[in-house]
Amino acid sequence: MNPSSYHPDAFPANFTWGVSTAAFQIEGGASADGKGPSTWDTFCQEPGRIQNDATGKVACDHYHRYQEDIDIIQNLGVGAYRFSLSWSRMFPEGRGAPNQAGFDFYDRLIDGLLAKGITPWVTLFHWDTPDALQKTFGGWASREIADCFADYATAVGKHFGDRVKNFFTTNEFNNITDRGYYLGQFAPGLNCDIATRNQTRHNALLAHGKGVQALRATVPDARIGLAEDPVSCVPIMDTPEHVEAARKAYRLVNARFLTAVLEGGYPEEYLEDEGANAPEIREGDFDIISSPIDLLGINAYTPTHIRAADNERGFEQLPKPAAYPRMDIDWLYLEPDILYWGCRFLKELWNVPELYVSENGCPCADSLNAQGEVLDTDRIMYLRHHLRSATRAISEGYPLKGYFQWSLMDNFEWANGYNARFGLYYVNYETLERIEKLSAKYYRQVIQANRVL
Ligand code: PNW
Repeated sequence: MNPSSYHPDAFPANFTWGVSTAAFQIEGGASADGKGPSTWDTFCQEPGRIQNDATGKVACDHYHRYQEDIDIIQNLGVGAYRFSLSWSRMFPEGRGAPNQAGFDFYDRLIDGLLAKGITPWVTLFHWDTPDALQKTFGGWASREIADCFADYATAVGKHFGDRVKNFFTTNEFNNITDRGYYLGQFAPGLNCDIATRNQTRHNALLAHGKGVQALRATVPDARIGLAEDPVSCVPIMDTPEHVEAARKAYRLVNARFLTAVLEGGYPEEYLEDEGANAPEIREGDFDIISSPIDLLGINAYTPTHIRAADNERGFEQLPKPAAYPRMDIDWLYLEPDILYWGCRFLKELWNVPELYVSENGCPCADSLNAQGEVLDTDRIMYLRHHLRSATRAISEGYPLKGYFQWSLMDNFEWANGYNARFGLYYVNYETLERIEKLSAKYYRQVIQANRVL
């Protein structure tokens, strides 16, 4: 950076600015043009699973309104758009015969983005498992899922690889495996035993690794990573003993997923903790799982505070005090420093080459005022302080290359249905109109100035 133009809140000139969405949360068109059902379509049919029994049948109707959405993405001034593909839109049975209309939809979307100079960042899988694979072999509980995912990744690479160069294989393993198969809060809504849960984790890692290899083989110039939401360990203060404790914690509390991918094995402590419930690991699994990646996406929302402790592992996770500030959902506590510490620990522990914040954002109790505006100063506050934490990471040399805000517009927030609004654009769910919030104006200005405002 030219020292005369140096500003402490500035981003580097080539910084990637983006917004994120996911197929099931925005598309609707749940059975349009030959799409097969996903486990989320099925899960939403079970009464009591989703707040107000909401479904993804229409969602934001992005399937039909994608052109308008491309226009608002362009209007925000972002250079990159992260979205996911619906597997069962392209392979209604999860494998076998493709559905041409599904490929056609993503062709229209991708070509439309490229025509406006917006770079597509594709997530292959954001939780909407083809229901047929769930019914045939139990979805992520079976190793078969990894081969199906590899075939799907090959098809995606072959078809879109001429135009799409940036890929995330999977999004947030925890919400696929633990929440889906053990806690039962997300599709497929099961309460399996711990051994099965651990096996779903392992199968998901394997699918990711095979997905990397499939993309590598079909798109030689691809940049490939995964999007994870590591437990965001933050030291209670920036002193050597607590920082050291938080770094140790980061490695161990993320053992089941990120550590396993980046180290090519489960830490001993994990295997010890899981004992007889540890997953079956076949020879060669970890060569696949640790296939080299070019970048890592971190989805960062909420902190876990750590202090040094005089115990075997050297750290302790602190509970949240009753009045700790949070945003408009029970689990999202405010701690902007998650971005700084995340980047720092990922570099220090595993020397990750390139980092992207693949999601960061918050739900607010947004509403339209008499003038039809949404004055979400709380979301602006959230963004401003997280962005400042990002500039701290960059200024100290951690390889943070881009930031994708979650989310472009309000959408289907999983078990919360339409009751948590994460968007820069407000969605009127009766008319499906998209209305720019104050935070969208803020984000546009930030991108233009390329610094925190
Ligand atoms: C992520 N938690 O999910 C997902 O990638 C998005 O699809 C989702 O809309 C967004 O974050 C906001 O929730 C999460 O309980 C769901 O800590 C739950 C948690 C974290 C992330």
